Amino acid sequence: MTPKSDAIYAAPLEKMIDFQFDERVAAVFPDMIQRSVPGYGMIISNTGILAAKYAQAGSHCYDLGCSLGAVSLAMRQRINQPDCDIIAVDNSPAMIERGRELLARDPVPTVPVTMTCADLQDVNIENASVVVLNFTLQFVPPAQRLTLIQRIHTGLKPGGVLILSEKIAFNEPGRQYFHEELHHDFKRANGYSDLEISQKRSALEKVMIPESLACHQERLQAAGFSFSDLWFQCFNFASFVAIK
Ligand code: GEK
Repeated sequence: MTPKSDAIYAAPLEKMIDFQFDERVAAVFPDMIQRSVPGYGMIISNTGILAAKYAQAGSHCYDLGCSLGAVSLAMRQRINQPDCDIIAVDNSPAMIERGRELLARDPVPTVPVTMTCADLQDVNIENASVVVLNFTLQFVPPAQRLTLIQRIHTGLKPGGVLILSEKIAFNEPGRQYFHEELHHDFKRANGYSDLEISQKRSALEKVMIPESLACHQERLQAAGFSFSDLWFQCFNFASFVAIK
C-alpha cells in the first residue's frame, strides 16, 4: 500500500457532489490531511503526549472518527499504563479497511487497538480515561453535538481528558477573512491550486460545519467539564483539552 498524493479536486468538476470519506479519499488521506490542516503532525504527536499523561490503568482510550488511525498509533506509542486499550471508530468502511492494514504493520503493538466501522453516535463510552475527537465533531450535525459531548463526559472517569481538535469559524468578518486567507496560503504553499482549494471548499460546505472558539468552550462547560483550555491554534485550526 503506497501512499498516494491527493489530486481529487485538481481537474474541473462538472457537478459538485458533497465530500465523502470514500475509497478515493482513504487512498490519499495522509497526504490530503497533512497538506490541508496546519499543525496536523504537531497535533497528532502531542495528542500522544497528552494521552500518556491522562491515561489511567485498566481504562479505555477512544479515537472517535479515527480515519486511518493516526491518533491511535500516536497514543499507543506513548501510553505506559497497564491494562489500557484503544477503541478506534470510524463510519467509513474504506478508512477502516486501510486503517487496519496500517495498524497490522505497526512495529510497537504495546497497547491493543480495535478498529471498528460504526457511527460514533452508537458507540458506548464507558470507563474512559482519554477520548479524542480529532477533526471529527465538525462533521456531526450541530444539533447533536452537545448530547455527544455530554455522553463523553459521562463515560469519562474522574481526571479523564477529552482532546478536541476542530476547524474554527470566527464571528467577526475581519478575523474570519484573516485566518481563512492564511489557510488558503498554507494550502497553496503545499501545492494545491486555486481550483483545488475552491472545489474542495464547495464539496465540504454542507458536510463540515465549523464553530467559534467560544461556542466550543461554552459547550464543554455546559457538558460538565470543570476545566478546559485551548492548547493549540494555527490560523483557523485549534485543539482543546477538557478535563473531568
Ligand atoms: C486523524 N481523526 O487522522 N461516526 C464515525 N466517524 C465519522 C462520523 C461519524 N458520525 N462522521 C465523520 N466521521 C483523524 C482525522 S477526518 C477529518 C479525522 C478530516 C469520520 C470520517 O469518516 C473521517 O474519517 C473522520 O471522521 C474525519 O486524526 O478529514 O477533516
